[in-house]
Amino acid sequence: MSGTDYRFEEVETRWQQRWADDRLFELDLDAVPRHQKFYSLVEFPYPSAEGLHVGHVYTYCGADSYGRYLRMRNRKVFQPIGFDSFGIHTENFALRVGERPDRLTRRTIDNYRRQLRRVGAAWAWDQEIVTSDPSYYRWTQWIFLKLFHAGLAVRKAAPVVWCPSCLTVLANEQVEDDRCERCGTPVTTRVMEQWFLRITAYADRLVDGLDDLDWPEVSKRLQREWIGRSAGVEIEFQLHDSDDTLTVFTTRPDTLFGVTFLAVSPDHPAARIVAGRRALNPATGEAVPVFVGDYVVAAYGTGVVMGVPAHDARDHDFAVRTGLPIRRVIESPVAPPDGAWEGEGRLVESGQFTGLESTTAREQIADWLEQSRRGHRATRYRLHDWLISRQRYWGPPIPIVYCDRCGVIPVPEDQLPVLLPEVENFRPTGTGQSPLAAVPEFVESVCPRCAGPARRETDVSDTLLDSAWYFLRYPSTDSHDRPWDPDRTQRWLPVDMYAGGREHVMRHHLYARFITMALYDLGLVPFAEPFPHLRLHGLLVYEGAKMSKSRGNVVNPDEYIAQVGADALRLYLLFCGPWEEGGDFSDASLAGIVRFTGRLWKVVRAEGQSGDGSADMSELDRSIARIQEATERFRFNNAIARLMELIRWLDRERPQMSATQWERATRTTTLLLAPFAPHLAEELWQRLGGPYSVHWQEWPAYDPAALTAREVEIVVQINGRLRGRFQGRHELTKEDALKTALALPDVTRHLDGKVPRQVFYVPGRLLNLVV
Ligand code: ANZ
Ligand code: ZN
Repeated sequence: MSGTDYRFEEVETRWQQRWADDRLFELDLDAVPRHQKFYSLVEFPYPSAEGLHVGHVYTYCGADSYGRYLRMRNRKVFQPIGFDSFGIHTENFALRVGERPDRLTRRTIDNYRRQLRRVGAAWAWDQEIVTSDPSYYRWTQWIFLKLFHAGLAVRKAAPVVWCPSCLTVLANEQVEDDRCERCGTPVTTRVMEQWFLRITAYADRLVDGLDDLDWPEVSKRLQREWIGRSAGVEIEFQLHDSDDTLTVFTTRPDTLFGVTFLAVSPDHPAARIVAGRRALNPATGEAVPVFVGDYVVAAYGTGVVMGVPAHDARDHDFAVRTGLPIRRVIESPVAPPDGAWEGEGRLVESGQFTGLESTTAREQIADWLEQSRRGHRATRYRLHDWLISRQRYWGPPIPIVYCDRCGVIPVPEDQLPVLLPEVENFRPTGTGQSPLAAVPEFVESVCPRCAGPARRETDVSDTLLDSAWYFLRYPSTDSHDRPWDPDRTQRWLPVDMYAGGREHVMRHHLYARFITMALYDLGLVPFAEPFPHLRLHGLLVYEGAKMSKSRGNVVNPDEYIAQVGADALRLYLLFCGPWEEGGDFSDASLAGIVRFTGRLWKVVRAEGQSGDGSADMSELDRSIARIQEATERFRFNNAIARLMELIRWLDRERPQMSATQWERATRTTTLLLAPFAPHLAEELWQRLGGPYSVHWQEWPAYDPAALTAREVEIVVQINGRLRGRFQGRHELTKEDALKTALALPDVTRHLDGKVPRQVFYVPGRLLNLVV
């Protein structure tokens, strides 16, 4: 804030120190009545080399301003922070710099703590968590055991996606365009024995539960699509001259009479034997050829499709390429298209079902298949079980031992944590085994059941399991004999507002919902949905271009804080666009915000008011109402725009204000500023003589009558001719304007009992009734 005497660096660090010394944002968690609690959760960072990135800061500014506003509305806001410090990200970074991940993590976390303080968010530092600390991962292992005993953690051989560069198995969600999400290497597949969490057992509840959540529509849609529930029918096709059958999954049994071939996925076990064979259509008895089709996905449905070229585009392509017949069985209401008609219509050439509407036929054919035992209704999901085994070092060891005599044995709870040994060589081996397999002291163990020799599981679990329950731990970090304290959990959970980025919708949010539902079913937590309210910020771009490391245009929050201070950066991030939609970070507009804070500093501190007291103070009421409403809707940009107007108003009206008016105006302005620019507001508040801390003051109240004070004249026309006028608020809605107009005697008289056919409204000016 050059050009003014406001020294942001000195002011901000001074208040940060004071808040930390006073533990201003730490709570006695047991003393807060449940109706007053507000659990503000933000996504916790994994401590990487670069430090906090601007996406984190963007999230935190939104959540923190919202939380600070609610604190002023008398809520007890609990906003904890911690570190998602296990996982491949951290380990890869350790490999690159050649330092042990445990040592490295300690160092990077210190840097993160410094940065998180510097942002000036109201963290509850006393409840910090570090997922790679044994006091935390002991409970991650405990949750695994609970799931294991409930049959929700299972070991199975499965074709898995393998990253040849990270030398580990990846979850499907970690693959983007057939490449490893972390390093970009094209992935391959392998068959291995792995641990899976049976998230598919919760697929229906995960879909159905979405309806009741206060989440952005887009994230509900993404989760629904990711789970990909689809209701259809499995139909058996008998192979010609054989007892074997092929089962297809279809969502369109109404097209059964149009089948001209079957296609089997190349990875399907039957793919080797079907070449040149024919299968019998259960409806017509007709033999159709069976092919291997590379468009058929092995892991979806049954891995076999019935080819209906007339009504499915991919089948159509395949049939055209292969010279297969195309048989139309559904009439298209429009002229028959060149390709496939995939819509609904009346059935033709479909035996006893001819003439039915396709939607009806779908049910009747399904009934007929079930009655004749040639098929049955089935629901399929795109979602797969969650593969959690990682053949890596930096994660919680999966708490299982293998005994030659007793088999797969879970580690007893009282032997947790299974400590991750400190080793010098943590490099992935490339053999499909974790580096832990090369540590005999770790591997060699005793069977908890028979006390004979046993081998430990050497895989560690996916870091997304660490973060799938961290919000349960925050209020209970001081519980040492259990993962969460039942009373604290009852009091503080579920989370009241979860703020974050969109990249977590398909994985983290889904996994956390699944784990919570499973714990709920086991009677371990008293609620099934962890995040009833969720807000996601939009994308920040820099000078119109997507930020990326390769472009070198990633905004480094540290640098900006050094240049303009945390308050100006916070204000700017919140101002540059609606938080949920994102915005353009531009240095020129940032300079505008810096000028604004400089002006604010000057205006609010101006002294010696002795005007005649004629200023219209209702402007304050309107500002409070607007800023409050905008903040509650996460429209921080509108709130800040209103603050800017308020400062202009203050400056303009100052000469008219009496000393009392001026005091009220400046104090109110400072309170309204507090959620967004916490340091600047604290400093101003002190100088205005307000009691410490501004963040413990009540949000100013407004007079609702003042909101309607600014009335305008609205003209009423009937068929374009002036018939009346009335005074109304500028913001009046069309419905309200119409109601008022219909009550005017002149208007009633001219309408003469007729009901307007059309109503045109120019807000705040004119209402025209057409009869
Ligand atoms: C015959 C048919 C006729 C189909 C028609 C569609 C239209 P969703 O909604 O995504 O579940 N299908 C089934 N298994 C498949 C697999 N493993 N790989 C690729 N495609 C597969 O899609 C279900 C439809 O996708 C199924 O319905 C099947 O094609 C295809 F006029 O069966 B349909
Ligand atoms: Zn044993």
